Amino acid sequence: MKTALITGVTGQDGSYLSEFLLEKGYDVHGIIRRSSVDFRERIAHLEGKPHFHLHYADLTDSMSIVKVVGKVRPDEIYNLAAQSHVQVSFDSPEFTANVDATGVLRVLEAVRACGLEKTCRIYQASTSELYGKVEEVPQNENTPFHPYSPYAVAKLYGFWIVKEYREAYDMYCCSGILFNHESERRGETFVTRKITLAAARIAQGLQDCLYLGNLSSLRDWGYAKDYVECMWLILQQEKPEDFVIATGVQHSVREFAYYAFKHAGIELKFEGEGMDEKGICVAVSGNAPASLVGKTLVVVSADFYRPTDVVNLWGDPTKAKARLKWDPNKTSFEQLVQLMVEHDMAKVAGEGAAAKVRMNLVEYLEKGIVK
Ligand code: NAP
Ligand code: F7E
Repeated sequence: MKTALITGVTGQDGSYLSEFLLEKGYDVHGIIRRSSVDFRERIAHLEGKPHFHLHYADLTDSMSIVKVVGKVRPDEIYNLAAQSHVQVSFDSPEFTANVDATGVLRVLEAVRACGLEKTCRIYQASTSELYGKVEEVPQNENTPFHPYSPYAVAKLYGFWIVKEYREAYDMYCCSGILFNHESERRGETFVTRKITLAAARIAQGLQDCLYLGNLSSLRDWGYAKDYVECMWLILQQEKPEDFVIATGVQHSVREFAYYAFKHAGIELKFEGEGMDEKGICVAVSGNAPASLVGKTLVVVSADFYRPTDVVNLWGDPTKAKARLKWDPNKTSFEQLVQLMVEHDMAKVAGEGAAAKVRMNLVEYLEKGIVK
């Protein structure tokens, strides 16, 4: 039985990767951070399984990393932990650098300190954000990097230090340069999930309007569940190498919003330009309220613009297709939008029903019907 250690196990990718590796028969260890609120929703269904173990450690704390690596002695490490929100990296640049740049170095050094440099393979969660202010479209493994946020600059250090340790110490460590990948487990402040949740709430009369930033930004969006397989495949190659993982298909934020609202029963028409652009409801279907027709449901807000924004990401997965024998189009853009909206429609309906029960209870308590 192989042993894997996952940093960032509570995140979107960490949760899918844990499921994937457990299914492959791995003993899976994850690191978690102490927090005043226990938010482990994505991995709650795995806790208590015999081959799933959690350890307290933090990527900003070398000792904790050395201790957990020494205790687990993994065959494979998947370093997914990061402050992963690009906009937040402008507000917390130093913390982002500490986790996303120096944190990678701490993992590599922990492996060396524990004498595992010849046996332990390391996957580093790198990102299409390295291409930033893009110098070529689409982007492949040879496209020059031009990072365009504190997050991307920190991740660039992570990418180069992994390459350095591979060459200097002959370690099996490599980076997956993953383009955006989304899912029903995506953090709620990333644009896709923010849109699918808002579309579901608006369609169920629980929200009036969605505020977004740059609607023209272009992304290559894939399904996270498909992408974690690549992380594993990258570590199963004979020689350590870096790979671009993407679908090869590009869409704008505006298009994502259009299709998400459509799946929720709301037809949008976008009018105006830049900060004055609006998404107006022109028709409804299914259970969406007819009263939405004619209303402005999407508004552009300066609050969601970034000091520098990456606007043209489009990956070329040719190498991954050929070498990893991976199918980048397993889940299409349309399927991805649909599965996220369906999930959020059900989630919002559940929350709505629970809120109604609470309201009724309050009303009954006030009226003295229930004591
Ligand atoms: P995510 O949902 O934001 O998860 C990030 C994980 O990192 C969480 O488990 C978080 O733990 C953990 N973490 C943050 N700071 C930490 C610290 N100081 N010590 C230990 N753990 C820490 O991110 P994701 O979408 O799954 O992405 C996984 C990785 O891939 C990240 O490195 C991200 O930068 C990279 N990436 C993501 C994408 C994408 O489109 N999703 C694309 C390219 C690269 P808490 O739960 O305690 O906060
Ligand atoms: O933004 C624009 C925004 O925050 C996508 C991370 O997983 O993928 C992710 O980073 C685009 C940007 O993801 C809103 O300006 C418009 O151009 O969903 P996002 P991201 O910045 O691409 C990469 C590959 C990673 O590595 C990261 O870890 O959408 N946008 N309006 C908006 N973005 C947000 N968040 N919110 C808005 O209201």
